[in-house]
Amino acid sequence: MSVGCIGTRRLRAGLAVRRTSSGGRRLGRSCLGALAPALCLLLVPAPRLAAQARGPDAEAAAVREAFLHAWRGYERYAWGHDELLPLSRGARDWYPASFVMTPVDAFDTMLLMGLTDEAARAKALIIERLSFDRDFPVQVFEVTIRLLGGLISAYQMDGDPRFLALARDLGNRLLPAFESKTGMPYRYVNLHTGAVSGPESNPAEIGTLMLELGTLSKLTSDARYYDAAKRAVTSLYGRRSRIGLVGSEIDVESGVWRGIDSHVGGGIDSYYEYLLKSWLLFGDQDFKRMWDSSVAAVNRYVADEAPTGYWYGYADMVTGGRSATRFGALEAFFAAVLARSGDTARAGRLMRSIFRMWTTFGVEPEEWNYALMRPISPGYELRPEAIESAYYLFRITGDERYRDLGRVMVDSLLRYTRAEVGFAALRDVETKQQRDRMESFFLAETLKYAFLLFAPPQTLDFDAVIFNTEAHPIRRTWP
Ligand code: DMJ
Repeated sequence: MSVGCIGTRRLRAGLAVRRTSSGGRRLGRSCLGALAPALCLLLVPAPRLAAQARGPDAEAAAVREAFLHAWRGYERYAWGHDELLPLSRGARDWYPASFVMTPVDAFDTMLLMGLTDEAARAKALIIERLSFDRDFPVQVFEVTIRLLGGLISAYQMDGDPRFLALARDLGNRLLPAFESKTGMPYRYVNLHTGAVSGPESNPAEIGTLMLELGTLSKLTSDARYYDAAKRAVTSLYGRRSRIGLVGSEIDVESGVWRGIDSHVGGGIDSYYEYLLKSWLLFGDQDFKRMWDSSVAAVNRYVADEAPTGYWYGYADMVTGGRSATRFGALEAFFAAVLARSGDTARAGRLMRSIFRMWTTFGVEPEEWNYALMRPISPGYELRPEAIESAYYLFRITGDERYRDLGRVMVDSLLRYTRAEVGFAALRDVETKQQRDRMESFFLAETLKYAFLLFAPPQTLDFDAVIFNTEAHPIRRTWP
């Protein structure tokens, strides 16, 4: 498929516009300011930035250097903690004790980048300090995607059985969360006592456990994890509306919906991702059926053919009526999922809208009103989804223009978020004022997808892995 349809003369005009620019922000602004939006959209895949003149190897090296800059900040100021605070040069833990979240999340990225010394230090820290026997409640979803996912990919890539032992211990401690009347998990579980809390949950937190727990079952020959996660998804799917949509909040005890907005953003997003990927990873046809019917409903009611582009907004899960023209950084993952499902046509159209959202200010905002083309929530949390989608589209279609989009986004993101120590989220994408936060997913996902976009394809066999929602590559090593 092709990103845009445009003649060479116009293409050259597009090149000229951009070559006079010095940066991502000016790129976006000059493009949108000087040209009608529709023409601009057609031009975006065309530019070759100065960075590209250096070639993909140099680009990959630049991302690797950025990763090292982030990691060195962590090593120096946050060693043993969950996260680096880049501006205050401090550390942050999610809970009363650290789960060394950044090293666990970043470990497989280090292996892919060939950072063997850093990986060895991270591994030693994980093996020495990581313990799940903790007497406080943790968020089942976050701990699963970041820690369980990280430990599973660490085990598969490194081979050390201690990673699997840690994963199994965590899996056992998470199981009590599924003991609700509906089989859908509570949001929190105390890892020591098994006490549960948080009955008000959402599709993402209920339905994004399958790849990690399912793989744990396959690797340990213990079906309990797979069965618990599958029962949760099936129970949730069974509560979809008559038109096939899920809402934004549900009570896991009563099974009653508490929020009826349907969308593909935070709180729902990775539920869809895992329907597709659970089928691809496990070959379980039940997931294929659930994916097929769900994506059909989403494409019918949530997708929006707006004058400003092709988007996925908000719809009422009961009536299918449009409830908001809202899209954002989290929703941007959907182009990757559509592409992985084989729907590169919709994925490509959505990618163009995502790129437009990104280039309006040089970095994407957290939430965006696509009817007004204005931010609703102006921050940038160092999120990966837009770059993830460019990477998927590039790998799946082989169309260089998707790598061009990715290049523009990576280039501006590294420029505006780099701090003296590590990288910092942005408080506002218009002012580019930085915020004292560097989430572990920046090293697990954002820099991994950015690196893989430019690295030689043999760095990771894209077709042989399924990335969990935290970009931990999982391989099917079982029959
Ligand atoms: C990550 O933890 C995961 O990608 C999750 O699915 C969504 N939020 C962040 C990244 O934005």
